[in-house]
Amino acid sequence: HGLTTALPTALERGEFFIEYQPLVHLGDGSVRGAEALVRWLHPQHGVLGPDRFIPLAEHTGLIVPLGRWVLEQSVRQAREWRELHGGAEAMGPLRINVNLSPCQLTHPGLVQDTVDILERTGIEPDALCLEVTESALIGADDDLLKPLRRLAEMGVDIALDDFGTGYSNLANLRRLPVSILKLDRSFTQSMQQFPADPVDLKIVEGIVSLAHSLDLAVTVEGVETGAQAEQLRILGCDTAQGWYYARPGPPERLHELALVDA
Ligand code: G
Ligand code: G
Ligand code: MN
Ligand code: NA
Repeated sequence: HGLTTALPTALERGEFFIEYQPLVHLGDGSVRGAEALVRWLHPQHGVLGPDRFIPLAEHTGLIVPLGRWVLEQSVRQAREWRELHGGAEAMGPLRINVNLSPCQLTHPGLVQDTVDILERTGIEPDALCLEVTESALIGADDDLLKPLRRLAEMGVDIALDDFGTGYSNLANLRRLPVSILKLDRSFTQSMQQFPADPVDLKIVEGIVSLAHSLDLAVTVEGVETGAQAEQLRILGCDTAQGWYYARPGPPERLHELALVDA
């Protein structure tokens, strides 16, 4: 497969880049941070999304150095935003969300690599949120959770990504060192009508209430309309992400969006 053989050199050649999608506070609409989303500018095929190469990177092991590169770039970017936004203290410093593959979770260097990157960059651990999918943590034993627990103790936030798709045992949430639930896009899609289906409203209401009672914040993904944003806000969701606010884009774009509402 052509992409597989090109993948290892792509990192050396600097063919990866990162787009950032804003995370917006549902209560006041202010930009609070962004999720880092990696892309590959392939010399022949153009821009490839993560779905095209993350599985290959996981299969070949390149995901570890690639994930480390994404983390370092993203954290440096967050520091740059913080410097640019020195005066905008009312909304708090911008935070950065970075996706972790299950392969990175089981890699023994995860905690030390993260500590090194934070120290080199000179940014506080609480500026960083690592996103782990719900499916990666289903049935997770203590060995798998240990590095996440150490990161959480340092002040790094852990978010459970795509929440609600993976059948996790809700009681299991108590064991996990997570502080944020990212509700899967399917819940947002069910809010397309106004008012939404009463059963869908009850389900989201129940998840939000459970999350808040466990001291977890709720982020919603895939918000495409104002009606969705409004219903999710009324249901008590904390933060939102989606095309309604902005598509993933270059770092300058996030800076502009954050300045506008500062
Ligand atoms: O918007 P986009 O098509 O870029 O995102 C598709 C999926 O790719 C997302 O669900 C996200 O979790 C995953 N993804 C994006 N960037 C990264 C990354 O740096 N590392 C990992 N492991 N997954 C990523
Ligand atoms: O980590 P995760 O799989 O959740 O990454 C988010 C994915 O969702 C990315 O592929 C991103 O491009 C995509 N996305 C972001 N906002 C929207 C949206 O409003 N609608 C839809 N359909 N997809 C979105
Ligand atoms: Mn994510
Ligand atoms: Na997601």
